[in-house]
Amino acid sequence: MSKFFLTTVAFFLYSLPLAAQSSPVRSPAFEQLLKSVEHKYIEAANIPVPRLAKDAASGDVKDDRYWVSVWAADKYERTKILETGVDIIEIGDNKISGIAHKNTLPILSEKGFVVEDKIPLSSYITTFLKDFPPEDAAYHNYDEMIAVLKSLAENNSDIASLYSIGKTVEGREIWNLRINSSVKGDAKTDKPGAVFMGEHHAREHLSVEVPLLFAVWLLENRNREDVRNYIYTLDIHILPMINPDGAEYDISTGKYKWHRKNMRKNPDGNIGVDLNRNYDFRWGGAGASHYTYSDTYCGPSAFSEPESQAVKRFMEKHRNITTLISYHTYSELVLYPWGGIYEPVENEQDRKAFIAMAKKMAQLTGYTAKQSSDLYAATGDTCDWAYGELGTFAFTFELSPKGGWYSGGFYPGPGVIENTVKKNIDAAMYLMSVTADPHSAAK
Ligand code: 0X9
Ligand code: ZN
Repeated sequence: MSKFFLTTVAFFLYSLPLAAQSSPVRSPAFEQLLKSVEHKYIEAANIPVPRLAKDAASGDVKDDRYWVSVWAADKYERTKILETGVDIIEIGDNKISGIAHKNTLPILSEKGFVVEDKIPLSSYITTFLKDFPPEDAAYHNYDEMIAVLKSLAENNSDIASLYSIGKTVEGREIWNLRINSSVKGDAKTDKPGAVFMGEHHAREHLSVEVPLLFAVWLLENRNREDVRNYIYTLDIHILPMINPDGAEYDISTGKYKWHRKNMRKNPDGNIGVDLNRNYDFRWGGAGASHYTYSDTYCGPSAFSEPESQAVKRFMEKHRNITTLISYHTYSELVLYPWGGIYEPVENEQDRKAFIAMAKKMAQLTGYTAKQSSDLYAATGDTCDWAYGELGTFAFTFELSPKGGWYSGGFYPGPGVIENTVKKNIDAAMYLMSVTADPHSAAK
């Protein structure tokens, strides 16, 4: 997206009189940004490329994975399917759809699961030229995200700072835009903290846009009474891209690769560890795969990956953090722990607070609130670890679309950005309203 967006923002900022430039109010840029998204969307409508249709030209893409549909009666069967190495993506009444490596297919049959349908993923990988395909240029790649974060930090240097919480397996920095009126960078504070992070999973590009544009919106509206109150009383952390290596890889050839994991080169040559199975909480148990070729490979050990280690270090240092959202796509859900076991959170006060917060945020977004393991049990995710180890009220959001295939699945196009961002701003603002006292949510 950068050229249009950055030119617009730069033009806007530099066309202001000097006195106004030192003023913190820059609200039009958010709307301009959304307008640019809309503009790109209209442009995109004229590009005659089928979004997820079979594309003969891309038959040369080497990918050993299949899009499969498998009969599954309930969450227990779904967990078992997950453990064969299938990455479950859509859940219907009696079956699931998801991604399975070719080695997973015989395991599914051995375990007695019926594969109703399988289509080579390579036949669904659309062909484009470079970077995000032109019709998705509104999405931010890594450099474009950094440019936005930098400009936010520079233009709001009294209350915002940008620093890296660590490097990825390929050496990219994992950036955190911190909004705090008292401290900068990695310094500690006693103010209650809220964290918004995106893109644990590479192909879930919309999960970058939500925290990134939330940061833009917050700083442009910094003088609104409620926003100002949060900025001055809370410690706000926005980390839009936890897995930049994977995100860049997914768009690197101009053909979406449907990549999920990080870019760890496993000893057997298979690429990637699923960062949302790599956290050290019931690690490697239910719903995690130990096959390196699987999309849900949990890694050789808990916190084996620099990306999850960076999040661990960051969270452990800032024990003032009480609330967290980890954005993912897709299905339109607000998920709360536990995810690794079917039992509910044991502590009654916490459980009630989790449910109350999830319901409220579901109402604000139009999403559905659920305990994570109602989908399937999966161990080693961010939120179970954050709550289980640190007591953080941590939620997984599955953003749009709701249904998958015909709405574009992981690649729903720029048309969903504006609406998704706007309703998620409401949910994020609500979360900040209870960050000082999360239990108050249930009162
Ligand atoms: O499976 C995941 O990591 C998340 N879904 S996604 O399609 N974005 O990959 C859901 C995590 C929810 N947590 C558990 N069920 N444990
Ligand atoms: Zn995800």
